[in-house]
Parts: sequence; structure tokens; C-alpha cells
Amino acid sequence: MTDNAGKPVAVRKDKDGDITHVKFKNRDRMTPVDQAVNMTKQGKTDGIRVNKTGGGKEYVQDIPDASKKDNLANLPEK
Ligand SMILES: [Ca+2]
Repeated sequence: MTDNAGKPVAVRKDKDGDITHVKFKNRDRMTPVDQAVNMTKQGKTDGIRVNKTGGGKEYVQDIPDASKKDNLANLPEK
């Protein structure tokens, strides 16, 4: 298992459409968002960054780039 999880390739959402899990390229299983936040802070993911809601809850979001196809909102749900 490589130390870097790579880019997100799929997501899981709750009934409100909020992302609860992210599947990374170099990981076999879905990663809960709070864990994805920690991995991203440690520089172990690609293509995403940590942001905070007005309520202070941390989440991951896309680092804007040329492609929208790979954005979290456009990834397949698993
Ligand atoms: Ca993108």
C-alpha cells in the first residue's frame, strides 16, 4: 500500500447529498470524510484540499483545475 492515497475516484453520499466517504485511487475501501480530511492535511491525497463550513466542520473539496470531470460532485457513487 503506497503512502499516498492518490485522487478521489468515487464517493458515497447521505440522503442529503453530502459526501460521507471518498474512495481513493490507491485504496481498496471507502474512506470516511473525517479520515480523508486528516490524510489530506498530511499531504497523502491528490487533487483535494481541506475547507471548513461556517459551523466549523472540516471537509474536503476539489482543488480547482482544468477538468471538471474528476470533481467530487461528478464522481460515481458507490
Ligand atoms: Ca477537477
